[in-house]
Amino acid sequence: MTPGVRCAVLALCAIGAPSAPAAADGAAGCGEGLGATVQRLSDAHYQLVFKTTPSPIGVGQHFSLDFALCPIAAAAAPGEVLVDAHMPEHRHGMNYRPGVRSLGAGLYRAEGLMFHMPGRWELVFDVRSSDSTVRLAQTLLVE
Ligand SMILES: [Cu+2]
Repeated sequence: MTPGVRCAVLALCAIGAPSAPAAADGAAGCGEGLGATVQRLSDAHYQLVFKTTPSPIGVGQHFSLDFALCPIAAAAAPGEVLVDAHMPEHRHGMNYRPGVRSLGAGLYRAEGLMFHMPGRWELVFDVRSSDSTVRLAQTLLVE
């Protein structure tokens, strides 16, 4: 189950949550170092595990994201990862452009995010590999 997960590419959305045993792919133990209070999302290509600091996110407060990105089965190793967020009902994004840096070993940190309004935000991760971009998204309710 991956509640709240949506993706922009229909072909990816058509594939359900992976039901294969976790040990069968490289995503087993993904994000183990991030602790227990994480959120997980995945599609056919990647599993992504993230946590926010602070948690929960406050309106008008800068927050950071620590996340692990784990290719599933034969998915390409991720290149660049971009993080952004927007409010689908209001058709606007953030007022800040977050920076993402790789910490190595499939771990990343995004800093400089801020949700300036309460409501429903969609957090978007664009994972670029040599031949494609995969979008993973998570809806967050901020109050
Ligand atoms: Cu808004």
